[in-house]
Parts: sequence; C-alpha cells; structure tokens
Amino acid sequence: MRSHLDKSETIFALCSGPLPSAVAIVRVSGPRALSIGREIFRSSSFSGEFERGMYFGSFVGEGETPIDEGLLLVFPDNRSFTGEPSLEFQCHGSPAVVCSLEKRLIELAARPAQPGEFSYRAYLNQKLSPVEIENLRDLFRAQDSIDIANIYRRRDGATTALVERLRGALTGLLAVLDTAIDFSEEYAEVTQQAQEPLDLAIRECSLAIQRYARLSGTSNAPRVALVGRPNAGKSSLFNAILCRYRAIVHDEPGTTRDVLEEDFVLNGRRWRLVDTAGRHDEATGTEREGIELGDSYLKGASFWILVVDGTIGISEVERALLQRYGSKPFVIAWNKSDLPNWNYPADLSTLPVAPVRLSALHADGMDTFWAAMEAMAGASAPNARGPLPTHREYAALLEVNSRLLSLREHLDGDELPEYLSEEARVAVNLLESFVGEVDTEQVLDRIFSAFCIGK
Ligand SMILES: Nc1nc2c(ncn2[C@@H]2O[C@H](COP(=O)(O)OP(=O)(O)OP(=O)(O)O)[C@@H](O)[C@H]2O)c(=O)[nH]1
Ligand SMILES: [Mg+2]
Repeated sequence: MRSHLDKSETIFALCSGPLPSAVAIVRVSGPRALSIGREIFRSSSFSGEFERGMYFGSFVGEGETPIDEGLLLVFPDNRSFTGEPSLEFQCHGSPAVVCSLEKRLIELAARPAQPGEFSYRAYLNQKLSPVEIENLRDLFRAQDSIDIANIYRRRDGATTALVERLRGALTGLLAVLDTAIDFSEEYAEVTQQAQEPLDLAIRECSLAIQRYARLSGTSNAPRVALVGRPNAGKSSLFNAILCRYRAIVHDEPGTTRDVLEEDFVLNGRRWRLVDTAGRHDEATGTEREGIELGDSYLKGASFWILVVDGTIGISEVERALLQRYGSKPFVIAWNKSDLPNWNYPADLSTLPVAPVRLSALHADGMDTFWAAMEAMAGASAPNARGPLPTHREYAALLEVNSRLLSLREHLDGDELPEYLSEEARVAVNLLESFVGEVDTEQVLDRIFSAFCIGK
C-alpha cells in the first residue's frame, strides 16, 4: 500500500478525535501546504507571507464563504513533525465546520491522509527512526503511567541489558553442557548445575514477554477479587472502588450471582476488579454455580479482598477462605463501620492481618483501604516495571522462550548433552539477532496496520 503513497501530494487529516469537540485540529502537510494556507486564512494583520508561528484569523471557503474563526499554526520549512511544510488549523470542533474545511482542502488539491501517513513522511524525511516509530506506536497503546515509563526507559537500553543477561546465562549453560560432553559419567551432576541459570533466563524472558503482551492488549490486566459471605457488602465496595454504581446492591442475600469485572487504576497500573457471588455452605443450583465461578476467578487473581460484615464477624466461611487462599496476598475489609452494632475484632491475634475499618456504603475509611490496596499491589506486581521489548524484540523473545522451555524439559529427561548444547546455541544465535539491524519494512508495515489517521 505504501508504494502508492506519493510525497509530492499534500495530505490532510482531522487529528484531534471524534466530533463534536471543543476544538478540532486539522493537520495539513506537503509541498502545497503554504499556498493552501494563503487561500483559506484571512486576517487584517496577515501580510500574505507565512513565517513559522501561530496566527489568529478566519478561515474561508470558495468565494470567501466564512467557515470559522480560529488559530493557524504554520511550519513553513522542514522544522515540522513530518519534515515538510505543514499547517494545523485549530477550529471549533463542529462537524459542519470541519466538513466545510475538509471540502475546501480537497478543492485546493489536498487529499485525505492514510492511517500513519504523517509518521511515514516523518520517517522518509529522517525526522523519526524506525525505533522511534515503534515507541510512538506503543505510546498510543499505553494504558497507564507505568507503561509510559517503560516505553521511555527503552532509551536507557533496558532490553539490551536483558538480552545481555540472557546471553550470559545461556553461555554459562553452554559451558556446563560442553563439560558434560567431555565427562559423560558426571552428566547428572552437570545437568543439575545447568538448571539454575536456565530457570533464571526463562523467568526474565517470560516477564518481558508478559509486559509486552499486556501493552499490546493480548493479555488481561491482573485481577483483584472481592470475596465474602452474602450481604457482606462486596458489591457496595466494588462500586465504591470504581466510584460509580456499577453492581446491583440489595439487602437481599445472594444478589450477585454472576462474576462482574471492571478495570481500575492502582499504583499507576491498570487492574481488573472482580465482584463475586456471596459464599455460604448451603448454596445449591445457580447459586452454587455462581460461587464456583467466583472461585475460579479467585484462583487466578493476583490478590483478593475478603469483605466481612463487621456486625457479624468471622464465620466458618471466612476461615475456610483464609485457609485455602491465605498464601495469596489479601486485604480484609471490616465493613459496615457506620452501624451501631459493628465491632472491630477484640483479639487481632486470631486473624492473619489487621482488618481495615470501612463503611462501603458511606465510603468512610477508604483512605486506609486504598493504602492497604497499594501495599498489596506493590507486593503482587513486582514485574510491572522492567525491560519492555519492542514488537520486533517481543517476537524474537517468544521464540527464545519456547527454546528455553524445551531445553528445560529435556534437561530433566535423558537427552544427549550434544543435543541440548545445540539447542542452547540456537537460542544464543536468536539473541544475537537483537543487535542486528532493525527490519525497517516490517516496522513500516505495522505503522499502517495500527496507526490512526492523522498520526
Ligand atoms: N450500613 C451499611 N450497609 C451496608 C454497607 N455496605 C453494604 N451495606 C448494605 O448491605 C446490603 C448488602 O450489600 P451488597 O453490597 O449488595 O452485599 P454483597 O456482599 O454484594 O451481597 P451478595 O451480592 O448478596 O453476595 C445492602 O443493603 C447494602 O446497602 C455499609 O458499609 N454500611
Ligand atoms: Mg453483591
């Protein structure tokens, strides 16, 4: 598709998002940009020659028909995003205004831009390198501030350092395997030694893969499950955390049957909050199914919140939950603190952690609750920060990882050390490709498949 794109054409696009909006920005780039600007822009103070800067005036159509008043940003030379003469019309974000402006641009021989075409021109004019384009693309996919920090940290060479560590671990492994080839009687001992560097490499590799998968939307946000008895206030807390009425709250026990999921931000990271059906031992039929469904979400959660009705306290249900899922990080919310018959536990030694006093109904005690949640999030997502591969590196890491996993499997079997050593060499070679040249064509293809119009 790119082969049809002609740099001698002048392109335009609305780059400010859906209409109506307070302000709309229509971007124009190409050799005719300045003459188009002179046809459309009117101002008593405008001499007829643009300099680099911002102008206030009116925009007109054919026969001086008024379109709007607004600002015009002018980049007369190559000091622009695309590296060619460019304009930005900042007008009112009315569909009618934008439509009239675009109609006039077409009359003046500009054409609508393809997705990512402004960035493509920036690349052709050496304003952006393929790596910068990859970073830009990922910036649009960033879901929280940690993603942004990870993208900018790429410049510090975090992934290169990761690849160096992986290579170090594999070279160590190769040395060990080569010893095994020479001294086959000590093979079992040698493979034992090889396990640790290999496990370390697999862990580092899969963490980087997970980070990218999350950014690209192929893996979900880590889950936080709300669990407890019917009527404890799980759905009320679900709504309080989201700051909106999302789940039905009712004084009838067993209101929530299905699993509800919504995203929220904690410690700069996106998490998925899960509301589950209340648990009790006598549940049957759909209620039992709902509880089992909640159980499967709890198993997959990074941490969980045990919601306890503070007017009742701990029962067998809570004890069983703590027994079964106590090894996973959790917070205990001692809910309904606004009620007169609410009691904070007299003997804290009977509980694994001190509960947080809370009234989900009145959002009272939420500060302490958020502090406890932040501590949990910090403890359960230590891998959020770290090397974030680009798409190209991610694809290579996937392959390295699958080689490492198969190596690990064979290490425990009775595979010949020569075979293992060969496998490890292939993985090292794959890692070598990281330092090779970036495949520009591949990067550019991805711009056109993923960038929006106007970028
Ligand atoms: N006074 C008071 N009432 C609360 C509080 N939290 C929840 N409730 C009430 O307790 C009842 C049950 O609340 P829900 O949030 O639906 O409880 P749940 O744990 O989701 O219940 P199930 O979906 O049945 O498992 C409702 O009448 C709520 O208004 C609170 O902090 N204070
Ligand atoms: Mg509920």
